[in-house]
Amino acid sequence: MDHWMTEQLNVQQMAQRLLAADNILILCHKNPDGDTIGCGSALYYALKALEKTTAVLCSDTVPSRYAFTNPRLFKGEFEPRTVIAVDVAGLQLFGENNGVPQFARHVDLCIDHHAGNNGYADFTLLDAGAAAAAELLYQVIVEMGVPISTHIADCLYTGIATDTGCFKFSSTTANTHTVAAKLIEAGCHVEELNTLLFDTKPRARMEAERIARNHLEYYLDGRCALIYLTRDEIRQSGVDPADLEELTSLPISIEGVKVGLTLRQQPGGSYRISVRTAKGVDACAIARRLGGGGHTRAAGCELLGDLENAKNAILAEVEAELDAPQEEA
Ligand SMILES: [Mn+2]
Repeated sequence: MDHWMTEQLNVQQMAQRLLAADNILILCHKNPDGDTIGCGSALYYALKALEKTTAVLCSDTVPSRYAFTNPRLFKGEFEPRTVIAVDVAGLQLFGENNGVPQFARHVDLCIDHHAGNNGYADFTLLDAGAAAAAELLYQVIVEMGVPISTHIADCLYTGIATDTGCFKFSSTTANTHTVAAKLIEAGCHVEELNTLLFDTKPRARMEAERIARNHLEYYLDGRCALIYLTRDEIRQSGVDPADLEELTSLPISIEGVKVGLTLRQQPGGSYRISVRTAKGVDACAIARRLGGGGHTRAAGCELLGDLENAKNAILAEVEAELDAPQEEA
């Protein structure tokens, strides 16, 4: 599975391929986030402005907070001749529902910013230095000669803002802000979008947070903080599990904490563990030893067994990492 052959394209070449294409199916990743949906929608409206036949397909339902991006969802109304994936790092991330697998079998084009993209598409525009796929897509749309409408700007801003935690993550660069500035000039609704994306929580999400905060525990002389939610508590709160992602930033936000852990029990009973670290501590190294992976400051793994076993296993790895000789971060 690691012998994929893809040809790398630059922005101009990707724009040319899209201009030459028609009957274009846009694929997003499963459990869609703001970047993949924002990109899917922005590209849909850009291609529509070029009078092309196109639609977006995703294995899972678009979360309600991104519904405003309002792309046409593919219902089999045309025979796709070009399949393009946006913000999808690997084939396993396409998902199994809505007839996605038959189109994910052969992906022509891919626009992505994940360093681990395994080259499943024939042609790939990859920039691991981009904070969001939307940051790259903006350049492609401009290169295609499509004016950035207010709506396209809203979709692209959503991708950039959500993937950077509203311009806070270390992936945020000068270019990220430059593109955001262009989107603001194009009329995107910065205030409304930030309120929608960052300052509004469903009541069920707040209820889940209340429960998780009650479970806050400190370990390793306060260098590690941990919260958890059991399957029953998640069900009881009524929260959509997709809405629990931001909760993972809570334990690492505490003063003096170097490693923040969030344990969420999955429907099958296993615990999904999110690891967030302060600068200089490698979250991926911790998660990798338990079969997981991710980025330097944000990683995760999944452990079978009960809560105590999961806690003990992850805390042992956290301790080993915190007490390891410090490498340059
Ligand atoms: Mn992304």
